[in-house]
Amino acid sequence: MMIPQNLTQKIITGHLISGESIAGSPIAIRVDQTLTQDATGTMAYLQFEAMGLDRIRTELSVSYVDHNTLQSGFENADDHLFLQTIASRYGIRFSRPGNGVCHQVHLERFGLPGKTLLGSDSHTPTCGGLGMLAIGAGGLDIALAMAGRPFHLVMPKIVNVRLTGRLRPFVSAKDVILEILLRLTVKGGVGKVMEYSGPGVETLTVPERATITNMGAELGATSSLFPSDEMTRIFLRAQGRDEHYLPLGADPDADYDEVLEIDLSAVEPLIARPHSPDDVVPVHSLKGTKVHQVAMGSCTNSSFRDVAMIAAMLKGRKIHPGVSAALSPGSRQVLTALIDGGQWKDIVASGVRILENACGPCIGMGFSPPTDSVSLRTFNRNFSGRSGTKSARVYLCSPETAAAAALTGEITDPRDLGMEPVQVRTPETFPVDDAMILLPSDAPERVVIQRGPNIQPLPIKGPLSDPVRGTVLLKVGDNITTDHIMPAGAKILPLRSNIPAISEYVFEAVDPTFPKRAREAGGGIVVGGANYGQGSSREHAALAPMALGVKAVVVKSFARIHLANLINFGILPLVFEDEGDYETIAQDDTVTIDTSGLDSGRMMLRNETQGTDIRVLHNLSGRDVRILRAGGALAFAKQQITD
Ligand code: MIC
Ligand code: SF4
Repeated sequence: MMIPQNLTQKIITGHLISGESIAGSPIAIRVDQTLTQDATGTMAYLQFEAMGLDRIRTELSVSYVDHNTLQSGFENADDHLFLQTIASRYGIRFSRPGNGVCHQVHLERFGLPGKTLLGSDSHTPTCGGLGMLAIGAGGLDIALAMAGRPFHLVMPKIVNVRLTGRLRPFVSAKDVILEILLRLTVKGGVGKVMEYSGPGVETLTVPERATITNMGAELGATSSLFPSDEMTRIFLRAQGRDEHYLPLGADPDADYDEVLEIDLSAVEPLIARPHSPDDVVPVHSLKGTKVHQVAMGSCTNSSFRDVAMIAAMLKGRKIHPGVSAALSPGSRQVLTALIDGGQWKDIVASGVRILENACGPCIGMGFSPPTDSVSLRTFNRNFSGRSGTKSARVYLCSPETAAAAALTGEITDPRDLGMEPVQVRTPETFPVDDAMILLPSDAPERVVIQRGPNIQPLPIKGPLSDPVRGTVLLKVGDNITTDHIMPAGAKILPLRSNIPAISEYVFEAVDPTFPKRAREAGGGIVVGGANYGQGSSREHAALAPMALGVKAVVVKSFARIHLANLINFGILPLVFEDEGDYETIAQDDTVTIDTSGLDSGRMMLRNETQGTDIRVLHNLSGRDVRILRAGGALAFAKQQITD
């Protein structure tokens, strides 16, 4: 008799290349599709190019431009040209700037139930909304997948999130994921896939499901996944993709590692307070808080449904004079549908500022809030400084709660507006137009890859030294995000293709002297707390410290993608055997790590300054250790590909 499987197990076993699908053990899976965005893509394609292949080996790879679209100098424009030409050369589709945010466009045009997707962006699980196993990773892992190599990960635990009931008026999918963040925290999903089931699932449309799977990234989850059902069929048909529909779900008696019950009827409007997506409280508990700015959009909340809801709430009304409100639609398709449906006119008439179909303010690309202000955003991250204004207080909420604040100038439970419940009618057919998704060249050998001065070569690290010795350059606390390690924003993001230049900003908001001190000391070690490296997939948070000579990071625990990125760039990622030992190390101490125990995963760290010895560990696979020894995944992969 066949053992019943949950949906995650089905997709993983169908793609398994090596390992056993037992939670906690290393596995490798086949990658059907990849996506990149511009801020991580330039590195990914330089790395792919360095592998010396002639063509990608995936079923489909798409390169999006959505992050760096401000173009206040030549840098971003250089990157766009590089991305466009290299895509054409190697068989990759290219979604032009202005076509939309990668996750929204991929959901609309390319996501496929039952397939695997690896993306160089942490919110890649958005496509889990249509039954695809979609995982975020660093650019180098995407480059390897494009080269036909499997993706290596630890088999996650599978959590069954059982949904019952139905959302009430003015409560939406964003409130559901905020409820889960409230219960599980930003560490609650680490090493897990959140698989949704139960009768509540069929009440949610694909874009609503995608809001939930998108923000599963904030739980630290490896991925989030919904079954593919009637709602999926309706969505794919509206996209003119009927033939891509495949019904898929867990077997009736499938086992899960954990279960979480959510009654959708009991969810209320929620809001995450500064500066963490899990600092969640009911909206009404902050009633009356003055709001200066409202930003609507991002890959979490910019579907047709979300923007049409905002339009319905703003229709015939004006934005409060104390509020500056802006909106960035998720895609050109969303924008076109809103124009066709008349909702766009209502938005413009209300006084909302119109931004491009791109990430925009979500990554600090413009629309930074005023000093000491309150900004309400329909986005997924509110880490300190990410908006571009250090002193701003950024809250995360649903489109309904954002629209309510835009009208009243205060944090307002949308149910208190006294409006009639709004029913958004999604078009039966979306205005499909793929003209801004360029197909690769038929004559690739004739394509000239354009490299402006912003495209600098990749720095290379030598093999691991033995022992690893250095100064503790910095000691930080818990939940350090990649936005702390390698900030983004309009000033720094354009330098993503120029590692020597971007390295000057490592840990800028934590300690701006870090790059100078690191260079003067000839590199060193970083010490951190729990969930180190949470947040984005940006490999620059490993690559730039590597370029500054960081040799090891010793912490209480790591976030998944950042841990993989450290390994990929040859930085030794270690954890304290006894978390209490964190207290025994101080900044500026000189330490030596004896790497002779690297294979066993148990090593000694000698603190020469304090005269103490402590145990440090890793839980890495044999392959990870070989990568570290080689000095990073690129050196390692080159050996393998030419084998
Ligand atoms: C983010 O939301 O933090 C980003 C910007 O999309 C990142 C990717 C990057 O830093 O380029 C992510 O989520 O992975
Ligand atoms: Fe873009 Fe923001 Fe989504 Fe990251 S989270 S992909 S910056 S919209």
